[in-house]
Amino acid sequence: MTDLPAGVQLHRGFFDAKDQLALAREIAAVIAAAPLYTSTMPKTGAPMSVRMTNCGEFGWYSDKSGGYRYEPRHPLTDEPWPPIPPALLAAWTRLTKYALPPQACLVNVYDSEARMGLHQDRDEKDFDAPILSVSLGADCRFRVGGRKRSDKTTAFVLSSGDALVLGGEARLCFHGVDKILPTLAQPLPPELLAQGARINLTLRRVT
Ligand code: MD3
Ligand code: FE
Repeated sequence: MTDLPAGVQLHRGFFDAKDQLALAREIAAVIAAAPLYTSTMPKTGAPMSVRMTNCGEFGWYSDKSGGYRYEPRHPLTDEPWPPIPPALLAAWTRLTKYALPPQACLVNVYDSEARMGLHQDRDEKDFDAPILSVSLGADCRFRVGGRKRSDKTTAFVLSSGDALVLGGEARLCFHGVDKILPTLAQPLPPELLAQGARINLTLRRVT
């Protein structure tokens, strides 16, 4: 068992293969309604390797001029984001026990070369609310550290169907995706696999 920082709960295989397929179909429909886009780094304008979209009241977006932020509409279509699939709302209630529903679900789509550097999630107003992260598709090597960038980090594998709850102490821990791992037998529908190898769904309170 990996030694995770206090406040990090890993529920391996929380979604079984059937649930994963159903959820993946819902996410394919979200992407059809709210197309994937590439955010850019605030200072440099360099594109991120992960493509993304959102569902829920707010969506996360970043560009050179406006920086990291949550927006109520899609940056390209200017439409409101589609609703969060009920299965994710149910998982939020069961796993976080938090009284209020999530306001944003960021859909991160990784191709085999994509990664996400070590960072903290600080674009939300409320750091008391937990975060729920659900992985679909290819395995990745995920890394979690402490509240300072220089703190010791530990790496572990996240697989399709795993759910990670980040609360309390862990809410402001540094984390990132080192690498997408070659993975056989992914329970994803072809319409989603065409978009990328790994999908991560991150549910958050924003305001
Ligand atoms: C651990 N996405 O979008 S969130 C992000 O796999 C992001 O795409 C990751 O980091 C991904 O910002 C998974 C999981 C997560 C979120 C917050 C954490 C893990 C965390 C806070 C502390 C420790
Ligand atoms: Fe993050």
